[in-house]
Amino acid sequence: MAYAGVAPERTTFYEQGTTDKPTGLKSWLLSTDHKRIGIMYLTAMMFFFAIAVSLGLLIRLELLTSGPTLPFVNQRIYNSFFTLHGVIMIFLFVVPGLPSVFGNFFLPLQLGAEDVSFPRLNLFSFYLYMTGAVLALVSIVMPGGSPDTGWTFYVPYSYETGPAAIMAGLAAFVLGFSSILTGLNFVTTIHRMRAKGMGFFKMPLFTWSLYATAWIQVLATPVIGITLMLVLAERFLQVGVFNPALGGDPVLYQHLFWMYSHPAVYVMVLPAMGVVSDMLATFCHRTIFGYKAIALSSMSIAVVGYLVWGHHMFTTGISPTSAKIFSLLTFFVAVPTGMKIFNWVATMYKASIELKTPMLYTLAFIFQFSIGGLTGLPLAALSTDIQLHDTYFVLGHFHYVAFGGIVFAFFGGLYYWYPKMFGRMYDERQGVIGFLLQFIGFNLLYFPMFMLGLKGMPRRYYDYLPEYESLHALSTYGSWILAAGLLLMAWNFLRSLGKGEEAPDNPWEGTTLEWDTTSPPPLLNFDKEIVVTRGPYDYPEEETR
Ligand code: HEM
Ligand SMILES: [Cu+2]
Repeated sequence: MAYAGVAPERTTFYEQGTTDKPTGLKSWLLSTDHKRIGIMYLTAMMFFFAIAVSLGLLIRLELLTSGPTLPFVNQRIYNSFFTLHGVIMIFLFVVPGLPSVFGNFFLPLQLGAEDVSFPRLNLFSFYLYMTGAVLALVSIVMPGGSPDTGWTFYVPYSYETGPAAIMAGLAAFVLGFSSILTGLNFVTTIHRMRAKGMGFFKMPLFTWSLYATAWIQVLATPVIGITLMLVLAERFLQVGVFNPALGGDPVLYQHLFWMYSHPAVYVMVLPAMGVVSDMLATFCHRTIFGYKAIALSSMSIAVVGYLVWGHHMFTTGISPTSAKIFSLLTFFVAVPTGMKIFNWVATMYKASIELKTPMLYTLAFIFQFSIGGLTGLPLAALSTDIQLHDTYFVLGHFHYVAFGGIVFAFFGGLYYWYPKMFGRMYDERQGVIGFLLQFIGFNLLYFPMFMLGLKGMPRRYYDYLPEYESLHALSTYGSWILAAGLLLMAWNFLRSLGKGEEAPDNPWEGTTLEWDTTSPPPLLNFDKEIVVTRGPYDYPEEETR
């Protein structure tokens, strides 16, 4: 079924090189094989995700009752909890997430290539990621206490508090370079390593989403790098940039911070949308509706996404004219996003959908990301945002997009590609139960946050009035159900590594190239040269069910 043939003229490379997989820890830590680098990112990220989830659960536990709940938590510690929770989740998990794990493992496979363009640079990017991660963890134990500024490190407070905020800023700076170099590697790989016959409009949508994402990684990430350098220069060289006491402007910091951090949300979500498109075509067993439109909508989201950062600053005193412009541009983003959702639903229309675990996550993504997107509209409108800014409504909104969307797509992708990555099948029944616990827990945890926000509950508060207690309690119970689902999923994945059934090459009858090689793939990915003759989701008519 795969849309590729053999080109006899290029067999020499396979005869030369050995395809035996090296073993031992060193062969992993020094491996330039994109598949191993992807798995090393996955291992590190699951560890950091576990830390950040634990912090989230602790925050929820403290918020179970009005008044102090946990004896070891006070205001200062509570502020550190949400700061570290946000920093680790954003910079160590969701920003690198899908591109570094699944992009690394599957981009060359989807292109019919042996590896990325710069394998050694790829390994270097991984070690930059690990260096940044260690710096972030070091910031927890700094004198004066761990960072407590919120994940946005707003000045001037991030000057007044201890040195930990600077260390965390340095961590973000180093992590930024890992992201830039990964983006550079992916842009070059997509331009230079596509198999014969694979024009841009024969690339899978996951690959398209990585292409749009890579351009943001390369062009937007330097802004946060420069901003953090300016913070250091001001702190240690006393040059006035952001600090009013030195003639600087704190609002300028917010402009620069969000000039990166808003496009960064598309670094997070575009690959998630890409994996959702691939999974949808596979489990609907049909060509995706509006392939070209979906591919180009990723590019247009990437472009428009640069122009909306001011919607985070409607209450900072920016001019009404600029606020109106940022508001209007933010509504524009809804157009290509809405188009994707329309095409996904159209693909499912009258399809015989195979409801395997990855497809359940795909459906949850579409449902929860839509709620996240729709609740973004009142935040983009000036009149309502003035009321809702910095309340629990914002928390609900971005957890629906970041967790309900991106992280659910990440887990769906992990279930989808697990057989290809590890050569084993996971347990389907445990997969479904784990999903249901996560889905119910997630909505119980975050939906009450919208109501809390509409009632005026501010975010980043250690305590609250008794009238908010019932909704907070509901939200906390939800976090426990969610945690149970996450634990069952972790157990399923870890146990199946050794005990899972052997995986066939193409368990889901997928049509993209990664399913056209063994599970797991050989060292050089394919034992034949690939020539592409059809679109990624094209089924010969009679094969469509
Ligand atoms: C079990 C999972 C999680 C729980 C229980 C949780 C809970 C929370 C709560 C209660 C807050 C608000 C703290 C406050 O304002 O007082 C918060 C903030 C935040 N969460 Fe989560 N969350 C979880 C997962 C995630 C995920 C997956 C992401 C990212 C993808 C995320 C990103 C953030 C960010 C960026 C903040 C803002 C931190 C700040 O104010 O600086 N969270 N979370
Ligand atoms: Cu934004």
